[in-house]
Amino acid sequence: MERTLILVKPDAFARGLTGEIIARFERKGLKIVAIKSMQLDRETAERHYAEHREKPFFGELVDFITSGPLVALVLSGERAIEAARQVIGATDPLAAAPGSIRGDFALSVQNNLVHGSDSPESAEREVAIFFPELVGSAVA
Ligand code: IDP
Repeated sequence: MERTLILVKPDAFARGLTGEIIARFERKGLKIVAIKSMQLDRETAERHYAEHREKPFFGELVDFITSGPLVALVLSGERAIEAARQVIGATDPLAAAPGSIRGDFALSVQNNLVHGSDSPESAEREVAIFFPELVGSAVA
């Protein structure tokens, strides 16, 4: 079993797509372990996206992810990280397969609706940022 950190980003929240997005993960078979809505401060956003600090879009990405409420979730399941990324689709929504969240609902590379951890290491790092109370707990 594996767990992954998902963000329903502020663009999805503002468009009223939160329920649709969460339903897709549930239908895939992933289990909701934790969920909350919150608004990120810049420091937390910069920690979350630390690997992109040197990228030209970093400032705008932090502006975007802090721009309004989002929903953070921890999902668990067999191969949860890869499964969630399949449900989400490629980073560029125009490269994302139809039937994926980004393929069906997004146009913008930045405002692409959802985040999902990309490796077991990032998943644990990101779970610790958003749900510190889960650190060290068994993945079930
Ligand atoms: P991912 O979310 O599909 O894992 P990453 O490459 O890790 O994609 O990028 C993190 C986030 O940064 C993306 O989801 C998107 O919101 C934003 N982003 C990525 N590339 C660009 C870009 O070229 N311009 C603007 N924003 C970008």
